Amino acid sequence: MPIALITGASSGIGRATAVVLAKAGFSLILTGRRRERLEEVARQLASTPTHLLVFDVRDQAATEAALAGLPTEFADIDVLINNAGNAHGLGPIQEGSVADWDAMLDGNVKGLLYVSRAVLPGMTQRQRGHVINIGSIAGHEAYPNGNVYCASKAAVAMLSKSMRLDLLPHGVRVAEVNPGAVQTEFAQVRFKGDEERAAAVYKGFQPLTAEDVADVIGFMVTRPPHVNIAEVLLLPAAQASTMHFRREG
Ligand code: NDP
Ligand code: 8X3
Repeated sequence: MPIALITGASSGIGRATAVVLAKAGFSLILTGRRRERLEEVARQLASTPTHLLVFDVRDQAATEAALAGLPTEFADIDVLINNAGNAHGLGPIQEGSVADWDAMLDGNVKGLLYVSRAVLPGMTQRQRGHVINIGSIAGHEAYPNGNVYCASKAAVAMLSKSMRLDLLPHGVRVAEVNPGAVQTEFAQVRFKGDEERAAAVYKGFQPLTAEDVADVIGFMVTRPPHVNIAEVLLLPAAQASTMHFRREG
């Protein structure tokens, strides 16, 4: 059975991807900070061999230790889905919260690097592997008040291109999936639990679901070994840019 590691599998896109990859026949390593949520996902995937790792991707030592301690049957990771991440806050740069900036840069950028650093040597040694980085439309187009979140995802875009170059000699495919608006816990986290503000993000149009994104990831990782769908921009039909939505009502 091929093995996939999904970071941020306790919610949203990561969780939906776990369901899709389980159906596609993968064994799964699921990571996140909320153990109970990961256990809930594992229960849902009862017939799939699943290994849970609880750590914060911002903590390099914890990340390295968790991945170094994988049981043998989960050690040879075929597919890495670098999905863990969030936006924290939305406001003009001159009023930005340094704690929010740190959370985004440490989680979305350095966390992705820490996990990749722990997983990639095994892939290069085996001369095979597939990495999917979850970027965002926000990494390719800035929007007012998006500043540091956009910058963190722009870093993911450039890292994806760089990783593809560095890993080319080692037979490891690298791809980036850039979703537009997806209704998950993303907006609740961004607005620190303010449900009304979170709901307003998706008002008047049909956003993507986490399952829509997971289906695309599932398609990408089940292509034959000579195929790499290197970049995907996946939008709701009612979205044309970070700023343009067709809203009704
Ligand atoms: P959710 O908030 O639903 O899920 C985020 C996941 O990331 C959770 O499982 C969370 O787990 C995990 N996570 C966040 N921070 C950390 C951390 N420091 N350490 C470990 N795990 C962490 O949001 P989405 O599913 O929407 O987000 C998934 C990815 O998709 C993110 O990278 C996001 O930037 C990207 N994205 C989202 C879009 C959207 O509109 N929703 C659009 C474009 C991209 P836990 O809290 O248990 O640690
Ligand atoms: C999430 C999409 O436009 O809310 O990455 O930043 S957006």
